[in-house]
Amino acid sequence: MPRGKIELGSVETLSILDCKGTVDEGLMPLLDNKTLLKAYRLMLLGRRLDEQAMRYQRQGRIGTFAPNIGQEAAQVGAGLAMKKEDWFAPSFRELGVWLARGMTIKNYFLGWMGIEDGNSGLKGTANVPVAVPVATQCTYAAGIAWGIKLDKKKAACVVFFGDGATSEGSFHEGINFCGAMNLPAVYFCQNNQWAISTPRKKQTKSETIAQKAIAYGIHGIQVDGNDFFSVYVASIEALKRAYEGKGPTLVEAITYRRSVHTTADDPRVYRSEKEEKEWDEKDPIHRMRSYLEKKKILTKEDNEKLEAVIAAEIKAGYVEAEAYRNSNIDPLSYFDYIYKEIPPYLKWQKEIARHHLKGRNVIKGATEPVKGTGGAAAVGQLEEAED
Ligand SMILES: Cc1ncc(C[n+]2csc(CCOP(=O)(O)OP(=O)(O)O)c2C)c(N)n1
Ligand SMILES: [Mg+2]
Repeated sequence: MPRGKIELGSVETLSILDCKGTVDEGLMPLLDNKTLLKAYRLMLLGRRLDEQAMRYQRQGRIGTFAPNIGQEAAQVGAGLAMKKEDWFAPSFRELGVWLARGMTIKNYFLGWMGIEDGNSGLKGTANVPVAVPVATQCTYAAGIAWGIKLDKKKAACVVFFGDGATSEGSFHEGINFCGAMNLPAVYFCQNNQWAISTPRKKQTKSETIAQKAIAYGIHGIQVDGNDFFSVYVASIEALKRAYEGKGPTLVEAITYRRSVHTTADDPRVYRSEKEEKEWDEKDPIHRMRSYLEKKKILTKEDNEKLEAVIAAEIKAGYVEAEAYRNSNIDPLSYFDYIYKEIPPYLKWQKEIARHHLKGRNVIKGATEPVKGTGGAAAVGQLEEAED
């Protein structure tokens, strides 16, 4: 066999809105002014919500969380392209998608307060809870997409993950399965250039993440992830492909995590101010606002009013969440959300916890360990051991 070459194809790229707020009219999606303003409002709400959450976290009012600052266009662009019936399989940095899918500010804060009830609104929806173990959502998203295909539904599963997640086995297993089975899935990578302190370049020798689509025999596209329009168009096209039985798409949205990885991180120790400044100029919200102002869809006064409305909404949402937490908190409820039926070993741990909390008068009206759960015996053993 002579030497030859196997032509493996290519990936698309897409950019519509530049940093000055000018668009390529030929590539623009058809969106009315109401939808454009909705997109901008969601992006601005996400930004201000993260900024305020950062203050609350520093004051000890909420726990550690992962801000989305700089990634609003990638998230809102994909979120608004999705239909209610499309499944949403998130990681932990998709605030804009959650907002586009109707999550309340109260539930957002409850989530970061560690109150599971923040997820109560998910019942009966096509939204899966946050996945913190990196890339694990990429495999169960494949299962969801398979289910959609078996049920012959006109829907897709959109799974979100970061650049770092593409080094995990779960990403490769999930996307390969979807390709092999021709499933209605969209693998949406928010390439924000960093996985905590590991830069994108150390993640893979591939020049792009989008090109990994070629290896899996599926469609791949790299978009300007700080441009709402590019993300929206690429997501709509990927979803259409999925609905039409044409299989999965890998979307790589090029963006930047402008803030900390989580509130427990300090990026100054691993990246330069120069790099951060370069990305300030590509900020997705400034670009969208410039476009809307140029087109006279939004005035400076409208924007000021919007900022005031959003600030009030955030404050009210936080007050609601705090009141809920203060009137409902039961630390033992943490045990109730891991399995549908609590297995014996967790019942056992729950009773031990109940016993300790009772001793510290943490739970009002706490009762003796419930008989028959294994807890009573366990507490008995513990008491013996302590004696
Ligand atoms: C399996 C696993 N390994 C390590 C971690 C710790 N961890 C949390 S986020 C993260 C980096 C993820 O980077 P990326 O996928 O780029 O997402 P980003 O945080 O940038 O949104 C790591 C290593 C984890 N949560 N799960
Ligand atoms: Mg990342």
